[in-house]
Amino acid sequence: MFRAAGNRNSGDPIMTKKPTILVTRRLPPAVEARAARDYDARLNADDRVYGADLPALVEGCEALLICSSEKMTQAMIAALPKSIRAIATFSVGYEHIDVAAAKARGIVVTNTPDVLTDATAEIAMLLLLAAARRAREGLTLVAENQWNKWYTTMLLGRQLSGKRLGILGLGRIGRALATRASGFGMEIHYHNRARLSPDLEQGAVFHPDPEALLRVSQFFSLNCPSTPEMRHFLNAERLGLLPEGAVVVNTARGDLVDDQALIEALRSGRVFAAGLDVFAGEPAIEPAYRKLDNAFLLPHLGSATAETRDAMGFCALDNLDALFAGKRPPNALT
Ligand code: 8YV
Repeated sequence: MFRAAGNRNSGDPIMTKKPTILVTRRLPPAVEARAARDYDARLNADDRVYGADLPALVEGCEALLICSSEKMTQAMIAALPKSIRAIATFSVGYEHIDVAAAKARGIVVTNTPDVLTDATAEIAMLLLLAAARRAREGLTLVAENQWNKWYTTMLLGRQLSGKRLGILGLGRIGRALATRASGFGMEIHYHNRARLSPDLEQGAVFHPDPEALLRVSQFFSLNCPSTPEMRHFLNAERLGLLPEGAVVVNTARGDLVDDQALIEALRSGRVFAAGLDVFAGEPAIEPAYRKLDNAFLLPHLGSATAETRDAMGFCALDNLDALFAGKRPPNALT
């Protein structure tokens, strides 16, 4: 751990001054305990989501530890006190931060890659299975005590084994999903801006453009970051390229999908089912999804395991520790 030392030559006792940080949301107890031990940490016991009051709350701080609930726009970054040296986000995604604006102010931005890869890939598998095997309808049948007869054609779903899974974005999470889906007997196809080396591809079939990938994807998973160019990537036209009765899953970001187009495709049966963990404007989701039996919906649980949430918090603190020790944080984005 870093410690700001006093002047050793002056005969002063060694003074330690912990940097002051604002932690914007409640974090797992072990993470808050470490933050409180190593920093003069302003914690948020009520877990109130800060807004325009953030710059005032962060007065006198040297860093912020935020979540994706805090929108660090150019205006927000401009309003931060000059003392702010770093913004560490408790997330791998950083589309909620204007990284260029932070960089221009000399603020280091860090994220938490790797530690949530497995947990998010597990949720993607859960969505693939639940959507394809009609888990929502099955749950409702049992929960509402309507299951009074078994018959051979009851809730027939789509089998994963032997099917093609198209992954848009074969990065860390995409590859972890590919490994798991291969274990279920799926054939993996992908599109990235550039083809991966064979050791990373692991036999997955590369498609040089996303449309070619969509045409072969009996199952299709979004695993790419959200960028302005990718907003509404999965629109009516592209949904129309998928094979009839495809299954779509999204563990990346809601704004990659044109909700109205997907809802229409689910209504018509053109898309057999969707598994969605992320939504544009979440937690206020497009209400029509709630009425669709073939939409299996989760409240952004991708990284929600005890192990992973601890690891994300520790990763964010590791980044701040490095910065205050005068080193480049391992996950610096600026
Ligand atoms: C996080 C996520 O839990 O890390 C990300 O990018 O999407 C989530 O899994 C969430 O963003 C918390 O800040």
